[in-house]
Amino acid sequence: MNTRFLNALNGISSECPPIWLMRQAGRYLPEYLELRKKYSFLEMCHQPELAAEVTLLPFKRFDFDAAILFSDILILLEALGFQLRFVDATGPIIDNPLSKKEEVDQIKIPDVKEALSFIEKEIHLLKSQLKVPLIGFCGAPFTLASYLIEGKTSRDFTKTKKWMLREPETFHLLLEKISKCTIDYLHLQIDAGVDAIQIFDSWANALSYDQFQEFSSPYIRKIIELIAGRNIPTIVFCKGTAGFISSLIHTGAEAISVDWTCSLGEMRKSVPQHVTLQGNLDPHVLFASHSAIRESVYKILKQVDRRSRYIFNLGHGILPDTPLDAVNVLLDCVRALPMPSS
Ligand code: 1CP
Repeated sequence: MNTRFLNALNGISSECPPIWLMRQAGRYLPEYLELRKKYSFLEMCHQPELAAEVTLLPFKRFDFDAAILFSDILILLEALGFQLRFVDATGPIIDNPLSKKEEVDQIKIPDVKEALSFIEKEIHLLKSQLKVPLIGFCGAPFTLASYLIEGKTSRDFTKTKKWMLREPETFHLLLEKISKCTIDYLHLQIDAGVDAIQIFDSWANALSYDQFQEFSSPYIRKIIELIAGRNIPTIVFCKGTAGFISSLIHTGAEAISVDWTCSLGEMRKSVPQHVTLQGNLDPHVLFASHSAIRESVYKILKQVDRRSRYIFNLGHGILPDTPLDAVNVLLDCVRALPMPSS
């Protein structure tokens, strides 16, 4: 078993940093796009054999130090009784989004072992094949709530924020229900064998500082608190890292995944040494020349102790159409020993 990734989370030094990429099993891979001609995205998520195959696809090309379960943060919303579709070129659509308080009252916490047994099976299949740690994941309650209210990806989150500001009690009830189901879901993933958990708060940057303190971070913190006894390290990713850094530290996560808008060095100065940092290359840099990619990567690596408490990643998911050779350049730079002085 390659332990570089878990070492970085547990504060054990390695010769060079571990590397994996958010969305590494997705749309930039030609093999993935081929499979998508035969199956819809949701079919791939629901069939454990197919989902496991997709998780492993990037490893045929790249020797990443960790795998991430192929699924989606929105799969949990199906278990909560919402009808989810993915429409090409549009993204996720919820056919029955929330529009009134009574609908929040009616949300029932499902038996996740029953509703999401396909995830358990996928993890079992993967654990028997993988030689690197497997990352399980979930969406943060605020990000999931925003999908339930908007019904799709949103630019300004106006419906969500109107609800949050006009009916904060109902909004808190919704966040509580999502959190409860998420905790059960993470226990299921841990029972099945995942080695680490990443929590994605992708739309947190829609919130003001105070709103994040009230409507997002306490729920992330609670989730981490309630799985802490399992001794599985957690990573928290949130768009808008710099503005929210003190509350992200307070969540108790073992690692903070830093978005590409911040200086990793500045983050290292404000985050306690026992917390691992992950990140933070702008995914668009992978469209630049190889020398520009190298320059950006070395710039990042110089801002941290590469051997300790650091995981190389992008500042958000890898983009469709990313050139595959750019990923090889990335792997070579991150593993270069010693690091070039340029
Ligand atoms: O490596 C992987 O691909 C791992 C699996 C994974 C993960 C961790 C997928 C597959 N999605 C996610 C998380 C996810 N899904 C997030 C949080 C991370 C992030 O911010 O990028 C969010 C916000 C979603 C919601 C989502 N899923 C959207 C809307 C937002 C967006 O990024 O555009 C969309 C379009 C999806 C579809 C999706 N999820 C995953 C894949 C490979 C795809 C593309 C489906 C396809 O068209 O084939």
